[in-house]
This record gives sequence, structure tokens and C-alpha cells, in this order.
Amino acid sequence: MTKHPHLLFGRFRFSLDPAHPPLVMGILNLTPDSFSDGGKFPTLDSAISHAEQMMAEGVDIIDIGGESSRPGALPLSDEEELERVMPVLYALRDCGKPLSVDTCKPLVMREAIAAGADMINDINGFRAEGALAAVSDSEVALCIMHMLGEPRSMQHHPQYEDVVTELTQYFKARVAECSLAGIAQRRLCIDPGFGFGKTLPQNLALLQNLRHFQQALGLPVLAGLSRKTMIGALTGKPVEGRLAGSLAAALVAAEQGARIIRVHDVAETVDALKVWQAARQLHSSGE
Ligand code: YH5
Repeated sequence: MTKHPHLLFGRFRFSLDPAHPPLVMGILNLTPDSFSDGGKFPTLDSAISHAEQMMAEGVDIIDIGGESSRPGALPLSDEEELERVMPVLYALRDCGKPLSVDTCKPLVMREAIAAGADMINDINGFRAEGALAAVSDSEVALCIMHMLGEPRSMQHHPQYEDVVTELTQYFKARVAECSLAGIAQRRLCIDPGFGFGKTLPQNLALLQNLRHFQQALGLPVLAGLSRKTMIGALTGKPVEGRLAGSLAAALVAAEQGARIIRVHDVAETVDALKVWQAARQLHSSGE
């Protein structure tokens, strides 16, 4: 039997056997822009019940995010982000599912790791001063995302000579930095960052080349397409009508070999991936 490598994921290990379907990462959003139900922020109770719902729906990884990275969003202070993220992290610490924390801030990374996070998901690719040092002395997984510029300005005329080549170079440089910081390759995954400083044609070029990134870097790819503006641009639907488009995008990413798919709609994505997985398996009977 072929031995496939594993992704080291804090307290967990994930097989990278290509015969396995991708893992579903469920988004647990703690930012005010997702809560218009009177309160300005989600309560701890509502965050925990959302996480429990995702677990009942078959989520593999819970991604806890306190900072809004929508285009135009302003940065939070360290203290504000810690106040949002840490209570949820403590409450979910022993829920049995791997926990990812979506942050760019070295202080939040350190606190999250001390509290038991299994992955740090950084939309800024650990480029902040002190970010790699904050994660190096641990076993957490790192999701290295690509973003052009910063959230405030990233959608102002993003330009690339060739988007696939430039991202490949970016990932190679970031992986080299990780290596210099003493971070093992088996802790890394890469993410092209759909919508983070990309036009629709650039996003589509990235989606068609996920397998290229995986092969060029030899690392698992994470893809986050759920409800994004590119789905809206392709379907003409507002954010609440983007489920079907998001499922189609998730299946394309799976077909391109993505190992982790980051989504809002866990139950629907799990079902779609079950059908995809059954249909791609080789069956001995042709019936
Ligand atoms: C990602 O792709 N994205 S936060 C705008 C939307 C819908 C969704 C206008 N964190 C990613 O999800 N981390 C975010 O509609 C991420 N990869 C990784 N690794 C943005 C987001 C969203 C933005």
C-alpha cells in the first residue's frame, strides 16, 4: 500500500491520501457584519450553538474569525480581537473537532495556540512582523493565504503579469521563510485567497489551477469560495442567494484536488461532496 503523508494539525493529523474527499472547514464568524439581529456582536451562546450545528452537520474543522476581512474593512485592535475570539476558543476547546483561528496578529496567534488552537489561518500569509515566530514553536498547522495589498485597498485595480505564476512565486517565498523559521513542511497548506485582490477572470484562473499550486509546492491546498463576490458576479445573486453557486465552486475545487474547503453551508457541502466522492470512485461492477 502506498503511504501518503499527513498534515500535522495541532492535536490532530489529516491524511493527504488523494482518494479521500476534501475536509470541510466551517466558518464561525464573530464579526458584527454577520449579525444584524439587534446585537452588535454575536453572543457567546449564539456562537457556540452555531458551532454545535456545524458539528451535527458533519464539519471537519471549525474556523473561528474575529476580524472582518471584507473589502473596505478597518483593522481591529489586538484587545478587541482577543475579546471576541478567546471565549469561543475556550468554550470549544474540548468539542472534539480541530479548531482553526483566522487571524493576522502575532499576539492573537500566541494566545490562540496557548488555548489549544490546531491551525492558524492567516489571510496575510504570516507576513506581519513576529507572525512566524509566534507559530514556530508549536505543532499548529498554518494556512498561508495570498492577498494582494490589504483589505482596505485590495480590490482597487488588482494587477498581475500572470496571476498563477505570481502566486506560485509568492507561495515558494513564504514556504522558504517558514523553513528558515524552523516550521516543518508537514504543517503547511496554501490558499490562493479568492477575492483578496483579484478580478473575476483572475479568480477563475486560480480556480482552474488549484492542482498546479498543489503540484508546484507539494502542499495541500485550501479553497475558500463560499458566498463570495465572484459567485455573485457569475450568478447575479445577492449574498443570501449564493448557496447553489458556492456548492458548484466547492465541487470544482474538489475536482482540482483541494484538500480543505472553507464554507458557510456545512450540511449542503457535505452532501455535495458525498455525491462527488461516490461518483469518482472506481466501481468493480458496471451496474
Ligand atoms: C479564504 O478564502 N476568506 S474571510 C466576502 C463574502 C463572502 C465571504 C461578499 N478568510 C478566506 O469568507 N481564509 C476569509 O461575500 C479566509 N481563505 C482563508 N484561508 C472572507 C469571506 C467572505 C468575504
